[in-house]
Amino acid sequence: MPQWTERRPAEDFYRVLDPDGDPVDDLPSVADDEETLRRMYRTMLQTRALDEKTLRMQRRGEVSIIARSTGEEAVACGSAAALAPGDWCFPTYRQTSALLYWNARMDRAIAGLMGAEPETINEHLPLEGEPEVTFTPVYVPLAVNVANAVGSAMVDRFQGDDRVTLSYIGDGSTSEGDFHEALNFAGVFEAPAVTICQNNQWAISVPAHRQTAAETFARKAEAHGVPHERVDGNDVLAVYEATREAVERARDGGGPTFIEAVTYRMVEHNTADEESVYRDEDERDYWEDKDPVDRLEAFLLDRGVIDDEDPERYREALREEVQEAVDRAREVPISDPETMFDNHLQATSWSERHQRQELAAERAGANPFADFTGEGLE
Ligand SMILES: Cc1ncc(C[n+]2csc(CCOP(=O)(O)OP(=O)(O)O)c2C)c(N)n1
Ligand SMILES: [Mg+2]
Repeated sequence: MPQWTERRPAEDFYRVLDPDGDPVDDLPSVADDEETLRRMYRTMLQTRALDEKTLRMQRRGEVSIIARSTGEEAVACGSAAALAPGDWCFPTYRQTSALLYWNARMDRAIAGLMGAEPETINEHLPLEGEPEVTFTPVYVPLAVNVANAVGSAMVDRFQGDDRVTLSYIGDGSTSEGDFHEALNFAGVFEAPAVTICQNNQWAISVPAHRQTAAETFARKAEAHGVPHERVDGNDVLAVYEATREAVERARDGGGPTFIEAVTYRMVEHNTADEESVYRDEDERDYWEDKDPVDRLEAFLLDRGVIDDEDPERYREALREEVQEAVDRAREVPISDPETMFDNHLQATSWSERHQRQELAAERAGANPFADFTGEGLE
């Protein structure tokens, strides 16, 4: 098997800031927009603070499973920041920073992780006002969000709305048929849809090079006639600028774009995974000093957009904000497990009816496996 050092992703991508935060290309106009820069910086720190807190809650058994985006925050944050109010976003579980950039409520998200039903969350932590960007629920079925996003984008096109729809896909998920159908459709019908491939080098334990024989993930769009680009995903300015151009083109009727953002999953796939079994230290060392938060922080300090005290001040304020959100989430009653079979599907399948019966039997003190009769199930 070739060594990891021979498998490093090529750095032939669009990059504005090097890992030390020094410009290596012309600065895009966002570099002068101090408000957006601070908001992106804050969002990435907030994402990390939330991930750290929910990890501790998971370890105590307070939440069941979480997927962190540590080291990947710039991809979703920088791309979502290029949207405008009224646009749509179809995220997966790896884009917490997109949600937080557009002020998604942490208390509601944490209550969901703790096992509260959406109806209960709405009752106890009601939304005030409409979000500026419309987010669908976080998708776990891989690539389905891209197909749905392209369909949604076509609806806007038919209705003459100038909204843009952004969706995300992991490196591994680009092997799914749904992804290709979605991109093909978007190309043929010029859907106003931007798709970001968050290439974090791994799909659970499967490395990116076992996922495709193509030179890059961006090249997958070539076959579908969709313009594509490859950016340094740990450089939030490059991600922002590439997405801004793509969003502008889509809004002006120029059709879809596919952007591969090259990043790295610094942590486990999710809390059900143990990454040290299949990854080398060597690899982690390579990515360690490419941290997207450190890179933007160095740039902002150098330009005087934040001062020397700000990094600690932001971190401290965000830790408190996260803790307050956790305190509010803890007030939401946890839903009865049986309600998980309600509300989500119009008609439940045989296996769901079976599971529901098993759960009821277990709660009544029976051994659901030994005592299951199947009686009453059709
Ligand atoms: C259709 C489908 N198949 C399989 C899975 C199980 N699964 C969940 S995450 C994952 C790996 C995804 O890897 P990648 O697309 O690279 O995204 P990442 O988790 O790295 O962000 C798999 C196989 C799923 N959720 N949906
Ligand atoms: Mg991946």
